[in-house]
This record gives sequence, C-alpha cells and structure tokens, in this order.
Amino acid sequence: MKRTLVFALAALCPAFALAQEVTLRLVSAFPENVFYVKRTLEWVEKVNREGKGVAQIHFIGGPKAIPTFETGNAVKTGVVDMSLTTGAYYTNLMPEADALKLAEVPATEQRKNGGFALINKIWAEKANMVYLARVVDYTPFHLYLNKKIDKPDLTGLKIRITPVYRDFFQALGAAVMTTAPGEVYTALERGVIDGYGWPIHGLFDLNWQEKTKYRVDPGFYNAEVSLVANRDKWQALPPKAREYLERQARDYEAQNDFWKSYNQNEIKRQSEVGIQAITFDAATSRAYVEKAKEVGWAGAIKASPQYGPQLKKLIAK
Ligand code: 173
Repeated sequence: MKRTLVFALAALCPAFALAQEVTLRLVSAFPENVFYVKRTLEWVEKVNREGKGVAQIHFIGGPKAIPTFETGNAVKTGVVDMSLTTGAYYTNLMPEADALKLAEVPATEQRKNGGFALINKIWAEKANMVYLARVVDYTPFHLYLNKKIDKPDLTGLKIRITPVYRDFFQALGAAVMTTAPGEVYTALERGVIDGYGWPIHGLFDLNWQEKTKYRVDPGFYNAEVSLVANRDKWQALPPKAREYLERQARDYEAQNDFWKSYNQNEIKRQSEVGIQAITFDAATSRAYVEKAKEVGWAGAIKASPQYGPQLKKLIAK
C-alpha cells in the first residue's frame, strides 16, 4: 500500500494505525527470577510504552515455556520471535554461538569495528537469527566450589557446566556435567556436583549462595547475554517497526556500564554471606586466565575454522 494512503487512512481512522502495530513474542532462556529477565522486562515496558502503534513485545515466559537449551531452535524456526539467551545455550545450532564469551572488546565497540556485522552475518547464515544486542558485558565467569583447592587442579571434582566452561574445566582435570541454570540448586543440595561455573553476579537470584562455600578468583571470559530474533520475522516487519526495535535494542546495549558497579556490589554481597574467595599467587592466577583464553580460542577455532579466526581478530585483544 502506498505510504500516503496509509497515512490518510491512519488519520481518518485511528484503528487503522493500530492495525499496523506489530507484536513480537519473546521468551527467556534464563529462569524468570534471574535479574536479566527483570531488567529486560523493564526494557520491554519502555519499548511498549514508546512503541504504541508501531511495535510491542509480548513476554511469554522462561524455561517453563521453552526449555533453556531449546530457545535457540525456537527462534531459528520461528516458534517464537525473540529470545533473551546466551550463545552457550544454542551451540547445537552453531558452534560459533559460544565464542562471544571470549570478547575482550565491548559490544558498543564491536558495532564500530565490524564485529557486530560479522556476528550478524554468521548468525543469519547458521541460525536464521538477527543478533539484536548484547545486554550483558564487563562480567567475568567464575568457578564456584564447595571443596577447597589450593591450586587450579580440579581432578576428582564434579563440576556443573555449560559449553562456556567445558574445555577449560576439563583441561583443569574436572569431571563435568551440563545442566540448565534451573537444575543447579538441586544438584548442589544433593551433592551431585562439587561446584559450578557461573558469572560473578546472579547467585542470589537463584539462592545458590545457600549452597556455595567458595568462589575461585580471578574470573575469566566475559559473560554474553543477548537478544536474538527470528530473521524471517525481522525482515518481514514494517521498516518503521524494525528500525524502532533496533534502536531500542541498541539503547539497551548502551547501558552495559551498569554491570560494572552491579558486579562490585555482588562481590560484596557474596562475602557478606560468607562465600570465601580462593586465590592463587600472581603467576598462577595469570596462568589460569591465560589457559582459559587459550583453550577457549582453540575450541572456537576448531569448531569453526571458517569464522573462529575472523571473530578472534575483531573481538579479542
Ligand atoms: O548457564 C551458564 O552458566 C551460562 O552459560 C551463562 C552464560 C551467560 C550468562 C549466564 C550464564
């Protein structure tokens, strides 16, 4: 329909303007009590408030709606339109998804240096996805334990992982077990695991502080949480709606400095409830972080000889 005609109709009849409004269905791979979801729902409220007549987002739910490790496929196939997720949860679709944990260049910078464009090329080609925004940045992962160690040797320990931590913890000698976040509390409670990998923040959202004795410092990698969308749906959106949502997603990403102070506070909260930091001497700490990076990139390049090196060039330092 001609634009002028659309405007004339919209002016004459407000219901027609509303008829142009699109609604996208969003799920979260993280349980609903995880702070990522709360923060995203605040963003959704803003999007909906400012997007009347243009675009709305309807939040369907967390892993009870679509299980954690299936949200990627749900977006790829269009069962849902968008997901709040992390690459580690959809490596079944594309091994490259897990490489963004290795980013040392912030997302805002990746938009300028070609990293964001490369990510979108790969995500489109491999998973029929649009990578809208990285909404967690500046956030290391840590190893949390219930048994004390005095060196980075996890021999004899069973550790809960996702693909994020697999190669690194195995290189340190751990026996590993993959679970969604929603299963960690029970695994700790039953003593099925001796520890787990997770970012520096968020333990309290899931009550894991009740079942956690130690955090190993330093952290490693950079937790990636993002909004992704089904590409067919995205391309079929009215341009105004697409541009509006892309701007809102970019604005959300631009708030990532938030995590710096949030993480400092989470460290404080952990120590207040008695979670003890396990530290090593300076050389061992350095070697620990170096090893994480080394096995991380080796894994990413082995899994994707095509795109691994290109990603490294743009997102590593
Ligand atoms: O579940 C996880 O430990 C995980 O892979 C992850 C990734 C990013 C943010 C939070 C958790």
